[in-house]
Amino acid sequence: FEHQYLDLLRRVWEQGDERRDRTGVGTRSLFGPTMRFPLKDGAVPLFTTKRVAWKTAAREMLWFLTGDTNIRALVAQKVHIWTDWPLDRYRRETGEDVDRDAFESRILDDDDFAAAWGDLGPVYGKQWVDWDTYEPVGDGLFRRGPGINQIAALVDGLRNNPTSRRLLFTGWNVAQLDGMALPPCHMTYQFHVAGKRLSCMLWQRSCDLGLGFPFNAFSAALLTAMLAQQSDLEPGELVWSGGDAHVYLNHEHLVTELLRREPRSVPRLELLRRPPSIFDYTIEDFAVHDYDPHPHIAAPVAV
Ligand code: THF
Repeated sequence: FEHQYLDLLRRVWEQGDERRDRTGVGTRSLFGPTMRFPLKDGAVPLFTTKRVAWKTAAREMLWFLTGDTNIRALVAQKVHIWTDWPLDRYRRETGEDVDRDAFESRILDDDDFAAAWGDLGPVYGKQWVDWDTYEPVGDGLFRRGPGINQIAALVDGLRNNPTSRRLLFTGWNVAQLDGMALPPCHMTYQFHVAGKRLSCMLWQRSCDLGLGFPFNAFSAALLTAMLAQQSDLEPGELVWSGGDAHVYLNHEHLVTELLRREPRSVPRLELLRRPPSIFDYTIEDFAVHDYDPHPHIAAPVAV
């Protein structure tokens, strides 16, 4: 289970192509790895070789499902994982060397500031639940049509057409990539129903194995469990496919320490309530059992 992750980490670190990346930090990179995580009986890829802030990942997932793209709602819940991108833009565009805490306080306290500086553009949430459409009105002109809720359509498909080969959603809206603070990394999720089992395949075009992957794997498993519950199915398997799977060069201490540690038993995820729809979950609906990880290891995020 977790050994797949550790093996990939080792392989990328030892054999990956070393190159400069967009962030300037530098990575070692391999193309096209796959991992498979069985999700039966509540098993969840919540890794034990370092403590992973799974509630932070869950809050992020719930935020995606609201369609919100402003970090304010995250910061209000003490989720700081998206702050660095708006903060970086603020510093670049104003030249003001504000620190992270002060920036987050202003996002929380000042509506106009949050609107001007807290938005990430049309990232995950926007594309998942409100993909823009346009209708021709003649003379080559268009007006906005109703947004497409890909998640609602997916639940409908899981319930009413479970053998469909189109049970998927994507954040990769080509026409809107330029407006995003960051184009989606975990970009396409496809689902498959066999018997009563719901499996998920995640295609992640770019994967920060040290920092992001533990979040991305847990989130995908959580979403699969929620979707299964909403469609009277059981979680089956999470199949993860990476495009550019990389380790940042400043994560060497993280890799070394993770590979020294022995994975512990696989924790279990429980959904405590069945909310009326996929959009009605709250953080209190999730419980993780038997999570006994090694201590957290801090590592910098490349912006
Ligand atoms: N950019 C990069 N370079 N790596 C990523 O993992 C990443 N993401 C999202 C968008 N761009 C990315 C942001 N998600 C953390 C976790 C997830 C993130 C960003 C940052 C992080 O810092 N985690 C720390 C602390 C967690 C906490 O606050 O408690 C950790 O140790 O896990 C991947 O989707």
